[in-house]
Amino acid sequence: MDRAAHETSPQPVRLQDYAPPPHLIDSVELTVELGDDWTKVTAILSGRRNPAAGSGPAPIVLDGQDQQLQAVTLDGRRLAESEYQVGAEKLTLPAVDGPFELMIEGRIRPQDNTALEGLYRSGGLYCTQCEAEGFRRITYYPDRPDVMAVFTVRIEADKERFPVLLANGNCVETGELPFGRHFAVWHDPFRKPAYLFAMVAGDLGCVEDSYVTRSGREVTLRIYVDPGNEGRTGHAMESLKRSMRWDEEVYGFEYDLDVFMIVAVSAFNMGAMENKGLNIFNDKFILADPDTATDGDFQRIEGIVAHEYFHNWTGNRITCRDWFQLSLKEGLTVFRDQEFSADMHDRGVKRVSDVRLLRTVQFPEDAGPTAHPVRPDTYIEINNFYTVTVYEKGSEVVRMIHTLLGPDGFRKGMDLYVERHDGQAVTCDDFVAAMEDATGVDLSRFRLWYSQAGTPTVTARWQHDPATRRLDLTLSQATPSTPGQPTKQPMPIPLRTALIGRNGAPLPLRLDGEPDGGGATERVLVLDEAATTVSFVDVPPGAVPSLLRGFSAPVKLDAAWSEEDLAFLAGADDDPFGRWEALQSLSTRALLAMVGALRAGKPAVLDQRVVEAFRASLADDRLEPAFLSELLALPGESLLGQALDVWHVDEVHAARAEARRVIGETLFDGWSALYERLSAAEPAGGADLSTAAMGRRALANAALAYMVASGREEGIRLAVAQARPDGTMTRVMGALVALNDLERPERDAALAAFHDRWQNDPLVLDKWFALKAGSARTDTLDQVKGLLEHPGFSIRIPNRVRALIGGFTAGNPVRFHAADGSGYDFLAEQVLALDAINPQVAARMTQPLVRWRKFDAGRGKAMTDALRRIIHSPTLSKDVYEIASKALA
Ligand code: B3K
Ligand code: ZN
Repeated sequence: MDRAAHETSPQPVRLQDYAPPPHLIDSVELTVELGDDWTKVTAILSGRRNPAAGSGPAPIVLDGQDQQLQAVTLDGRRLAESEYQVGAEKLTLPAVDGPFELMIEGRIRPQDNTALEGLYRSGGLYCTQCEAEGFRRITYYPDRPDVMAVFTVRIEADKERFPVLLANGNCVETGELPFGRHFAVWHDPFRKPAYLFAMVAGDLGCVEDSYVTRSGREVTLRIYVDPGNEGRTGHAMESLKRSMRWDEEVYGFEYDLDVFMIVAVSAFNMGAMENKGLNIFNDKFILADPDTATDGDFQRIEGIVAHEYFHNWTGNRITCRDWFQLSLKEGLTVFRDQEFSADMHDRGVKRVSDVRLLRTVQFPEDAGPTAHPVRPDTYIEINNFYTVTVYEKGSEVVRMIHTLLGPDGFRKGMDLYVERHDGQAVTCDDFVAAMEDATGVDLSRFRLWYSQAGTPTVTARWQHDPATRRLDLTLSQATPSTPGQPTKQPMPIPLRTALIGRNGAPLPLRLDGEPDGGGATERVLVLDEAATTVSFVDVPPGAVPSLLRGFSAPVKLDAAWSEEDLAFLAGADDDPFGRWEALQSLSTRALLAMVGALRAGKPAVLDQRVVEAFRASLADDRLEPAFLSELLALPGESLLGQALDVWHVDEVHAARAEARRVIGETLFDGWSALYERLSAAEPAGGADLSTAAMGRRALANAALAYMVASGREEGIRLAVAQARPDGTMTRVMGALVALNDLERPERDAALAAFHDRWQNDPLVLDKWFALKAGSARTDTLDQVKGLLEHPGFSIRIPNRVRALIGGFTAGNPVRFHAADGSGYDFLAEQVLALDAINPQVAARMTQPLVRWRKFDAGRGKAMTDALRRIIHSPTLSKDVYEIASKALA
């Protein structure tokens, strides 16, 4: 491994070293006095020795970072400086045995906090982000999730500039103070870990609504935004109410405080945060109206509002014992939000888009140098573990439990989990144990899904004997080694399976040895060994297996389908995922063949069967528009790259562009008729946010993009018309995306008009930055460099960074991976600049360099050179160090 410039490399934390906290804190009284130079923080902690952590006196050790300690008072006696030690990130106090009361007085400077962790100031607003370890930047505290306390918080600030003062729970007192200041006191009756602490102070507009729970309690709902943005909160508020209803109906979970608040802030490291009763959101995931937000934005807002709300039970009332258990709350809550969205909209479409995300981002992570289990066993910086593995694969693991137990069994498991653990900080094992104990299903081997990293490959081969009418299906599994885990054990893999008859209908299934299959046309086969064969009987000739239906396990499937089988399933599978998957597989094979041809210096010709399958789908008027738009999307460049041993970026890009051209050109009349029909159905204003209307718009945009890809002038003419900035955002963005790669003056004019219309709206300007950064045009990197100077860009605002820098490095493979290494040099420079400001975001931005082994030798070398340049920085954060050192290991 490369040696870092660090004198001593940051040390990992290990799950096996977990020990219960020596002291517990029962209550916290926090006073935060916000001032222009300093913010004074006083914490009174009532604690005691933890009976689960031995007996006898033990020193009190608190975490703390970036603060000036002023005084420590223990049981009413102010301690002399000689009585405690202030380390780099620890405060060690005298040993105590019984109950104690500790007062810590300190000062912090939120205005200098650019890491956006702890208490920070962004513009005229103070807000907090404490997960995972931000509370220690506010005051010294045992900052770990298994210390749960009741918090009372008093905030004092200048009244004119900070009229709104918020914290968790209920507001119990407000009042005036001398010198134009005021205060508010908030009390949260629920015990919580410090990571769920939140406070906000600023001049905010508020939109209020209410919700009556199913037991008849009225809850006040408030969304706080920058003044002027109140009109863009309606969708978030409706989403919140739908989430509250759904959680009552599906899980019996009712909200538990009198007020639920959301605050939208513009400088935020991630999407949102589930702080008890006071969710804090990236404003991108709250603010929306049809002029400024796309249908995709509306759906993401709904999903994230739901996700954070659902954490109230899965995360807040029952939290994690330690950060290795992160998926306990995240995997489960993602599963819950995915199911909510599936219930609100189209289940098949939702599944397809979730699987696409998993495959595009999580599978590569699981196959690369930062691969880790759903429950990691070691980390250097926990913020690096808020990953697609912990979240999305974690959700797939919960989904498999749901599949194995059935919906009723799963619900019984959830009920038992809550009955046992409400108010506690627990582990993934506790969750699985509740699922087992509620149903009697043995999940002991299933636990491997939490501890083994890597994506298993399931191989499926079958043989049909027309004489005996038996179909033997042989299944086997193998999981590649991952860092630290050279060998893997077989895991139980649930495979939802059907057989589709030649007439296109699923067949009733009967397994060999069964007297009667009960007429069911689908079975969950559990592959729990390295290999097994199952035999179906009474199978007529020509039946085609439909496997891994609904993507019932997060695996790669290598099934012996012929191209004809895939074309058949693409038209006939009754499972929406299966149907989509068949066309994806057929297209992937065709595209990879084109890449092979280009590599061999031959022309790339698209397999006609793909065009015919597209033609048949286009003509199938039983399909919902939203689903059809998914069906007609070719696999993305990064999926194709992953399917190759070496991701030949230029050939992959060229092959895909050519396939789009051919599909656009050959089916032009079909696209055009579809576009006309769907555009005519669009009501003026585009405010119809029903699932059906969003589906129609998605399909119209897909048709438009194919028409543009065809190269025909008519397509460009239609897209230019649709791009006019007075349209609704879904349509405008659909047109701009379709035009974005063209070397044509119309494309520049359309983007310029969009910029002029929206340059003062930061969230819409981000779309423009991302379009500029995502263009496949050869001048894109120069454009991106120039835009770093754009008045609307700021390296301090994560949304700007993600739009412009991330839009290029993560959203534009063909330009980022330019053979001359210019993209990598650019990223190394940006990572180093960012790291000095915001290590958490800098570590995220480093990701596109991590999978350098996937590229040819020249690119691989340029990528590792860039990583070395990063790791040799003498001031590197442990966040970036962890990613870069693992990448180079
Ligand atoms: N729990 C937060 C994520 C916190 C990230 C800290 N680096 C949002 C969520 O998953 O709901
Ligand atoms: Zn979450």
